[in-house]
Amino acid sequence: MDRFMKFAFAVCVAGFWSFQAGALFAEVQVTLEQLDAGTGFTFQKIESPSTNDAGTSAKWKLVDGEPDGNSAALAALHDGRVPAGDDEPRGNFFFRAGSDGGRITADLGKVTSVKRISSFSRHTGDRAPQVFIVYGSNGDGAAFDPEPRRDRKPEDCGWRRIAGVDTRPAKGDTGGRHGVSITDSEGVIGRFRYLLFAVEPTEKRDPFGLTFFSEIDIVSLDGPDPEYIPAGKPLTLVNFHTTDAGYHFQIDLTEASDLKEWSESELAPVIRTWYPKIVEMLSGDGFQAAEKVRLRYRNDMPKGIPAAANGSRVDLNASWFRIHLKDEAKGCVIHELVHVVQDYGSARLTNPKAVPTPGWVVEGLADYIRWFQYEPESHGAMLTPKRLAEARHDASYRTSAHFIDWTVRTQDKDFARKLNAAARAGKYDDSLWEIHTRKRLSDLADEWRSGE
Ligand SMILES: [Ca+2]
Ligand SMILES: [Zn+2]
Repeated sequence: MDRFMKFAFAVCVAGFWSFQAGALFAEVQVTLEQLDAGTGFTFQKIESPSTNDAGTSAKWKLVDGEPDGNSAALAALHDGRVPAGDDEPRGNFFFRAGSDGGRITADLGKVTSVKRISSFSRHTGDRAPQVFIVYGSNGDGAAFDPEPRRDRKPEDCGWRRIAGVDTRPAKGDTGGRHGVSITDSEGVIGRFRYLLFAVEPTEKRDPFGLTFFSEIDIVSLDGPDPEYIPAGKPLTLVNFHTTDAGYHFQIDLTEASDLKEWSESELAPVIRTWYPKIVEMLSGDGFQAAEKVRLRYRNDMPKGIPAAANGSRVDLNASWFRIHLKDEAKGCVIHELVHVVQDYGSARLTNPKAVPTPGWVVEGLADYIRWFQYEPESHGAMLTPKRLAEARHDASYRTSAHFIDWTVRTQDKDFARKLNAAARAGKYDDSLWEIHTRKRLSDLADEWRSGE
């Protein structure tokens, strides 16, 4: 035992000194950048993904962990292609949902002076950031293990730690395109034949914290001049805020510049006026709604989805908006802004016992504010007596909105706010209706259907 302790101590000291000596002469630099607007992978500080780097022709191997069933093949990491949208599983490599990540190696075929290692990822949320450690080896030494699984410390089997990467922002949205560039103040990171990427999840609150890796570049000192993937379109952004400057909004029109005039003259005033109103309607318990809301027109959304909210981001389906500018478009944005203010996803961050709110309550509240507060004159959620008699209170969207409106008008005028407050805390329960109206939910629904 005593001998072992001494041995371990000696190894630590040796490791410490070699690290210090390295830092004196050369320093590995990790540059991070997150793009949360616009198109393409054109960054300010770091070079775009290239199509002819040494990684393109390297032999890549999964040495530990499993790919997700929806992931692209490992080749997506070095095919010189990147996804066009924020949620393209088949355009990215990612480890299995709920797993602990894994390890990937790249064999450059011969010992190579590596000048830069870059990695790129893209997603709407927690699968955008990257958390990994990269190691290099020239493959020498009897101890070298070319495929070290996670139970082996790479440093113990012939690998040198190059850098740790963590692109998770300290605050704000995690989504978008994340770019990483690893270089060295001396111009060369090192001479390696093999690289090892030890990939971790970005979060474990839910199973979906495994990064969507779009491309990894390994640039050698003596390689050809890099050829880059084509640049994105120039940014078209509209920024505005509430008059007291408490809330800031951005509409990204890069993919739909034809909607700029309508967005500025028609949509922006509605958002500026109504976002604070929705916050007020759904206030409670010191809740602070998102102070920055980003809306983005996209051309890559499925046909049947007009818009979608994710945290404080709202994606707008450009082709749907082009058709509905004169009727449903603004109301649709109001509905999504309610989702931003509901913020139900955050309950699980503070309350491990948070229960998910049923979809009919989430959508019913959003449509209640839209149809009965924002645009009551449109009568978009009206029900004929015959339809009402057959309606289900939990049919979601307009029908549930109708039921919530009826409850507010006839039972408790503060009920929508109370319902939201419970849902936001992760404490929705059908008994809420009885607590606030003294009638069981099923009895309330019967009364509502009777049209009285
Ligand atoms: Ca790729
Ligand atoms: Zn919705």
